[in-house]
Amino acid sequence: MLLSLATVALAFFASTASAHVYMYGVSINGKDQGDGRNKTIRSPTTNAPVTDFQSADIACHDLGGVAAPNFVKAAAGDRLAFRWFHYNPEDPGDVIDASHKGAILTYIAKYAAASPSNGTGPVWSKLDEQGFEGGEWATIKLISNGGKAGEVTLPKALAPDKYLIRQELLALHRADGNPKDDPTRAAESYPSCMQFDVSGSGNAVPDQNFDFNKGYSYDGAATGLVFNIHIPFDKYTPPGPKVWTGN
Ligand SMILES: *[C@@H]1O[C@H](CO)[C@@H](O)[C@H](O)[C@H]1NC(C)=O
Ligand SMILES: *[C@@H]1O[C@H](CO)[C@@H](O)[C@H](O)[C@H]1NC(C)=O
Ligand SMILES: [Cu+2]
Repeated sequence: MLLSLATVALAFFASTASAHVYMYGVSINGKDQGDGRNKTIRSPTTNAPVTDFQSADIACHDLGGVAAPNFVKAAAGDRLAFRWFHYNPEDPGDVIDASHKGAILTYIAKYAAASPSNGTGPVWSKLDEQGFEGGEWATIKLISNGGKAGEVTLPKALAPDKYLIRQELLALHRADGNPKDDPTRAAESYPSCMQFDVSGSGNAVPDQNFDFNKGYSYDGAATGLVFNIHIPFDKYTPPGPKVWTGN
């Protein structure tokens, strides 16, 4: 009896621990653009994390190679706020399990370079990073804000074109080691890609040529990927290149 209760408890914890997150949509300059799932977002089949950074799924999750039918229209200089949810997108309290402390990182690739491929290869530049600032993790601020992530500004100089914008929640609750040494330890990435048609008069082309399969690596320092959030620390440095400002 005790054993079976323990088993039930374990199963319960296992299922809440697999309580993850989906992207729902975006607001532009504060204006909600509605449900983007499978319309402008290359929505994945699952809200489970990607932990194998050698997999193509680290770019745009498991359906990242399937183009969505539409594009969100935005202008260079606009402010984007992506919204995320756990199971019920109507419930602003159902965002992501509070254990999932971590960063929110945003990247951009030219649509022509990233599609019809799935965002693999050296095509990405980093637009924004929100880590541990003002004494709190970005994903905890996301929960307090009903699932709406902090705003990301498209550089004013960004050249008009079609782009894929990839926002990633990078949960660090079990990132105090790496899966090569211990399969129970890993940073959990929840990437999602939305298609944008950007207008403007700039001519800056994102050119960092970042490749997730190479840049998110457990070889070497593994900056931003191996990190213990459960002990006191001074600062957190996210993975990936420096933010690209368009200047
Ligand atoms: C999006 O499409 C995929 C593939 O057909 C499907 O698995 C997923 O459930 C869809 N998501 C939504 C929110 O409709
Ligand atoms: C992504 O594209 C690569 C190269 O074409 C391919 O090997 C891989 O299976 C694709 N993965 C997904 C998730 O579509
Ligand atoms: Cu989870």
